[in-house]
Amino acid sequence: MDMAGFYIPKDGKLGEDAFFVNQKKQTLGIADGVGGWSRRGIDAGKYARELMSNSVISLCDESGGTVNPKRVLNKAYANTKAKGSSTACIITLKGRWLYAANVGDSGFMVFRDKQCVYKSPIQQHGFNHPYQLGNSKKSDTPVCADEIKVQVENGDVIVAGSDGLFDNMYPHEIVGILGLVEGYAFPEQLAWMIAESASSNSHDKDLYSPFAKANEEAGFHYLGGKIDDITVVVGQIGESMK
Ligand SMILES: [Mn+2]
Repeated sequence: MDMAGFYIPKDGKLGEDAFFVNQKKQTLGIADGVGGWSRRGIDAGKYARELMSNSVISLCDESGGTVNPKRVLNKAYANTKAKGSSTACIITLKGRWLYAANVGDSGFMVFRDKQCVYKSPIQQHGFNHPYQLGNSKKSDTPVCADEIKVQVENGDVIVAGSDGLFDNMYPHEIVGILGLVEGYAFPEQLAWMIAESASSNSHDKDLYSPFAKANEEAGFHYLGGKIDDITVVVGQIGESMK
């Protein structure tokens, strides 16, 4: 799997999302620090960034091909001391299977033959209130993580992201972007194109976005995209290495 990520913070600074890709361990991770902390003067982006850098450190203990995403997340969580809280999604490829540990509303989709064939479920306590890891008593812990196993095929494209992606782009819009590229596209290019498109949607005040749809389903009225940090990581499944 060839991987690359692209990040568009909403404030033009660091924002509150963080991600990593580790080509050697065939693993990627996404975290979305929860914005509500800023009212208390806490930058939740710090928590998200520390959680992701600790995940990269935890990965060193895993031998290639036997990465256990939940174990990685557990160790990273135990070592993360910053104040704040964050969603987290760690995904690894072993042979023809993706394994993921997911807490909250970041996640991933799998595209095959111009169709979305899989979308990871989100975990939330209530509308717009995702599960989140953190050091406060109210936080969730990695025990809550959804453990996901999905079979993939050669040529599949994995699109992982924070809610800033999924709240602004429907799967068919991502399919549209994947279809713009003839033949092989670099994952850097796809991640950039998808993130730019999500960012443009996020500023469209008249858009019936996935976020607007979710509001409607929860009994609220909202129209437009959702301005948020946008992280996109693309993984292209190639020939099996084993
Ligand atoms: Mn977000």
